[in-house]
Amino acid sequence: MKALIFDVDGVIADTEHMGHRLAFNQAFAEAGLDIEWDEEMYERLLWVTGGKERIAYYLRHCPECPQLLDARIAELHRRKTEIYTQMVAQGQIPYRPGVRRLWREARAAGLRLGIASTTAPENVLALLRQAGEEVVGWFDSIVAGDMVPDKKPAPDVYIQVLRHLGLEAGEAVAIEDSQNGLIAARRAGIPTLITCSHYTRNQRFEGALAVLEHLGEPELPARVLAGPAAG
Ligand code: XBP
Repeated sequence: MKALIFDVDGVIADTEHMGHRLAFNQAFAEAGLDIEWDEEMYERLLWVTGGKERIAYYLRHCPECPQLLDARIAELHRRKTEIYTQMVAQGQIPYRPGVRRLWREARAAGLRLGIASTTAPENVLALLRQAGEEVVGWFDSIVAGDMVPDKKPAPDVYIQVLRHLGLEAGEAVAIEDSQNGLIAARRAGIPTLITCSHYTRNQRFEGALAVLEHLGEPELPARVLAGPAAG
C-alpha cells in the first residue's frame, strides 16, 4: 500500500450532522424560503450527493415549493458554503477520533495522502486548516465538488486522485463513511475501509474491507462492526 485516500464529510468530521444541514437551513431562511430540513428528511436527502444537486432534487419533489432556476440554486448554495465555512472556522465541527493520529502515522510510514470528496473545495480546505495551516500541504491530491464531471457514487473523484498520485487502484486504500462513497471507491477499484458516521450507521457496506465505529485512538479503541475482526 502506498497511499490513503480520505473522504471528507462523515470521515474527517461529522459535518453533515453538525454543519451542512444547519447551513442549508440557514441559507433557505435568509432567502425567505419556507424550507427546513429536519434530521429524518436530511438522512433521506443524503442519497443525493452534492449540495446543489440535493437542493434541486428536493425542489423537484416538493409541490408547494417555488421552482428555482439553476442560477438561483447555485446562488443559494454559494451562501450555504459561506455559512458552512464560517461554522468550521469558528471551531463548531470537531474532528472525529483517530483522524489526525492516522494522518501522522501514515506520513511517518511513508504513505501519501489524498482527498476524494463531493463537497465544495473551500469546505475541504476550511476543515483541513482546522488542524493547522500546514496540514493542507500533507495531501498530494485534493479533488472535490465540481472538479470532476460526475459526483459519487460515480468513481470520477477517486480516478482523478489516483491520476494525481500516479498510482494504481490496488496501491491505495480509501476511507469512506457512506454507501455512495464505498460504491464510488470500489468502482475505481480501490479497497475501502468504512468508518460509520451519524447518518450512515444503518447503511449497507458489502464489499468493504471492514466497517469500524470510528478510526480509533489508543485510549478510545474502535469497535469493528463488520469485517475480519468483527464482534
Ligand atoms: C458529501 C456530500 C456533500 C455534502 C454537502 O460529500 O454529498 O454534498 O453533503 O456539501 P463527501 P456541498 O462525503 O464526498 O465528502 O453542499 O458542498 O455539496
